[in-house]
Amino acid sequence: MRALVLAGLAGCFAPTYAPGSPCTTQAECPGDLVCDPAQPAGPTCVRPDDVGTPDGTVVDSAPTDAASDGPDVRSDHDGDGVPDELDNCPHIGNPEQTNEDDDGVGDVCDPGAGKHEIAAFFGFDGTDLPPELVPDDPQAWSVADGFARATITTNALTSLTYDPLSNANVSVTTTFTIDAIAPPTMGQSRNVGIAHQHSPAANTANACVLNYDFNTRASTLWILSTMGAQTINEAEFSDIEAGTTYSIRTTDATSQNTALLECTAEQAPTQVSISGAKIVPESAGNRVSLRTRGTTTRFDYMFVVLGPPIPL
Ligand SMILES: [Ca+2]
Ligand SMILES: [Ca+2]
Ligand SMILES: [Ca+2]
Repeated sequence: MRALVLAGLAGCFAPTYAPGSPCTTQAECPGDLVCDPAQPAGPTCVRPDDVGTPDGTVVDSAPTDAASDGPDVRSDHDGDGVPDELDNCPHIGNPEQTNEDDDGVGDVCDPGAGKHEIAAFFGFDGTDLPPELVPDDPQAWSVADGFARATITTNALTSLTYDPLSNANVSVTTTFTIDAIAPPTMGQSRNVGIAHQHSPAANTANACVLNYDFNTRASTLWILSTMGAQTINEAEFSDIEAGTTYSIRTTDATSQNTALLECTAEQAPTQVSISGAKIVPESAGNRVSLRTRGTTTRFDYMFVVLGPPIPL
């Protein structure tokens, strides 16, 4: 349910004396509204039940609505006290919200120099996929317990795709846990990660994945490319050493577009965190996906940032 464009949020705080309005003194807040300096967006007229809730745990569901509708849980995915929709880095605890370059994306998850914008944060609350995320196989995807789960017990590849904007640079980060790996089929490897789907018509993609090889019984982090081919071309992968950023430049034989993908990964005992940035925009679109081949995997979130390229 959580996909908030922060740029749009700013429009909620029009200078009218209503809940949600900015204020400098109590006199500016009519009725029983309170000028609360502790609100995440700065001093704001709020109803009494919303005072002092920068912890983001229990507040009125909409501080700008006409009447109090009682306390509701506001999601704070990283537990840093700043609600997801106001957090400049909603998946990493950063209560100080530092943002040195003042570009809207907090220092701890800013992908690089230049002005960035949080396009979306999907934290997978509730039981439905966010409408902005489109599964290629709806039967394979479910939402529960704060995760989007892909259940694949065959060799199939499935993806959950977000298409934020055409011709924009985009960075994607996710964290996931693999619960089960399907038995081997024709020696195919299994992998989980994120993909920039370069040409949907040709089913080609660049991907940052954790790959499990049935031959070596080893799981490694890969940058994977299917550019110009209908199937995974393992000759084009690069091993990713955890904590290091790698890039791959490919040209789609179908569209003749060149794409550049950077991948960084961290591998904890049970969880893998992967970030990837498509840093050459092209006309084929801007689709980015969570994806898996042949695993049952829980994805913790999908975080999407738009903005300038990461310097190489
Ligand atoms: Ca938070
Ligand atoms: Ca945060
Ligand atoms: Ca920043």
